[in-house]
Amino acid sequence: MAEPIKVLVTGAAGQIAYSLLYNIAKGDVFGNDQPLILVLLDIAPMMSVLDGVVMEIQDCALPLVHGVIATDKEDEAFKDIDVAILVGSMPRREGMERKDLLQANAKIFKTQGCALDKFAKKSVKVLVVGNPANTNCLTAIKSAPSIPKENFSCLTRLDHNRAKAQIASKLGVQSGDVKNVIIWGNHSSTQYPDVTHATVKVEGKEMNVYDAVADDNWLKGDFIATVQQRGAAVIKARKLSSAMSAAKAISDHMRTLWFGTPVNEWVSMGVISDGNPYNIPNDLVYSFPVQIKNKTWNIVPCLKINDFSCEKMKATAKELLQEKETASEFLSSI
Ligand code: NAX
Repeated sequence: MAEPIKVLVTGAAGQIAYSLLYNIAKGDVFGNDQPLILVLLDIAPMMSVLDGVVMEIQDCALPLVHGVIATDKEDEAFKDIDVAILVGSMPRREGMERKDLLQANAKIFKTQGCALDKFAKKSVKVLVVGNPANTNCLTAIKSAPSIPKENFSCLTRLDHNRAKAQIASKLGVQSGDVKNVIIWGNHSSTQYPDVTHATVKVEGKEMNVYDAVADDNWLKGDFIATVQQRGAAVIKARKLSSAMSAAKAISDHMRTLWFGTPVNEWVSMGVISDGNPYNIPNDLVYSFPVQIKNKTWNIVPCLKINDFSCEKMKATAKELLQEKETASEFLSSI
């Protein structure tokens, strides 16, 4: 059997982690022959809740779990980790402004970036989930200069999955029949869910989504708005943000990073932009279509971008530039 890998989940006493930890522990993410040491970080007041989570992990009696470390100390949590899934943060409640969320969380991701820099393996793969995920990811990158910035990504797979599900439901097919949707930009309501290059299998025949749906007004209107607003709709209904679907998306994201994308397929992921190949400003964590091989992502090149898409891609980049400015002003003032 392989050596165990050390997987850190922050916010481990929270609602996303409660679903996520089971997915990881039973082998759905890193494979059913990969032993794990689970490292669970939360804040001091949550330690008794975390004790309960540890008891439940033990009671699952899962053979891949070779150890569980629960702590509120970052030096212990980040020590020699192979993977960091940074969920812990203040979640957005109904009516909360994004700017308030940004300031509340920027500090956490600066501290945890520093802890990554100091204590983690240099090969660590870091996934940022806590919102605003793109900008928090950028803050963590900047705070961990000794770790390659390509090792960092942020979660837009939930938006990607939501887009697939909306198209499947419109056409009365299964989500697995829909491929190559794209989420461009920010994990926020300015994101651009794009199906220009997506395909769908209808009655055994592979078709372009635009041709299959044959309703441009819906694709350019309600479809985009529904995906953009889905998080808010879940909060309105549940009075809590998405958790089960978020845990599933995190598992999808990490599994794809670990095992790669199928040939001719891509997924959406927030990664650092260097300005290429779609003219997105550099030094932003922006969601792109990526293909993954050997645990390394590459942005899918040469996709034709029409004027409609170009405008939407610019709008979400503009929001990210503003978030970056707000975060860096705030972080330099504390
Ligand atoms: P919960 O409030 O249930 O859990 C968050 C946990 O993080 C709590 O246990 C809290 O004590 C802990 N925490 C706070 N500060 C911490 C710190 N400095 N170190 C370690 N732990 C800390 O929230 P949950 O519903 O689990 O959501 C977690 C985050 O995911 C939120 O920021 C939420 O907005 C974000 N989401 C991001 C998504 C994405 O697609 N990128 C989708 C789902 C979700 O909305």
